[in-house]
Amino acid sequence: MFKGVLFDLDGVITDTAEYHYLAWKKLADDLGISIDRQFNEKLKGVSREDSLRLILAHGQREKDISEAEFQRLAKIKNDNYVEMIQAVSPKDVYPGIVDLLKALKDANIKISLASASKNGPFLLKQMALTPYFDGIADPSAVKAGKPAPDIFQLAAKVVGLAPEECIGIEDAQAGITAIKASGAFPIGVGSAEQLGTDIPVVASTAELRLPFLKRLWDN
Ligand code: B16
Ligand code: MG
Repeated sequence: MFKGVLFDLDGVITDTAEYHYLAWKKLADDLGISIDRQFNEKLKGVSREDSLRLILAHGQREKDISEAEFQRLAKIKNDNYVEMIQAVSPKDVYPGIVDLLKALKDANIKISLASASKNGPFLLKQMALTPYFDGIADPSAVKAGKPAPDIFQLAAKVVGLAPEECIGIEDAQAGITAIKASGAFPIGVGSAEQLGTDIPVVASTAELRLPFLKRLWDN
């Protein structure tokens, strides 16, 4: 049996992925760079700095941006995003997530956060989910962001487990690659078309019930 579950946040616990998109879209529009939802798939799970690099490269603007300007743009996006997430509340938790967290707690299975977001702890607090988490991997403490395995390795470590003892749940291509590379067992939230046909994928978090996770693990 698995001993821990490593949760991505944006797109798995709540729909903040949409706010990230809106904040990036506004910044890109202001820069005269056109991005759409399809391009946004590449940004999911990717750190703030790497996302900005991808957007600038997409608009062929990476050369004319100084380091100071780069930092200024990243701050504008984050300020805009942080303003949007002030209204996040327990009502915004995706279906089935609280029941799953409760069931995991009752079964003594460790719960850890493996989000690339530096706003993760604030979001958990806004949704009243902090008490469920045994550990939170600090994204600023890892060398490489998703798709590198580091954040999932750290999420397992902070709850005293090896990744091989854990399930990782993700909504992003970069995150699934990271889970696989870490040695944890991946479950995708979204479509098999986006996340791959070689892993279990659920269309809705409501499907993430403990008996279902156990069955996937045992198969
Ligand atoms: P921040 P996750 C990721 O969170 C988001 O999917 C990604 O869009 C965002 O750029 C990244 O966090 C960094 O977030 O700017 O708040 O530090 O999906 O890994 O929970
Ligand atoms: Mg995500």
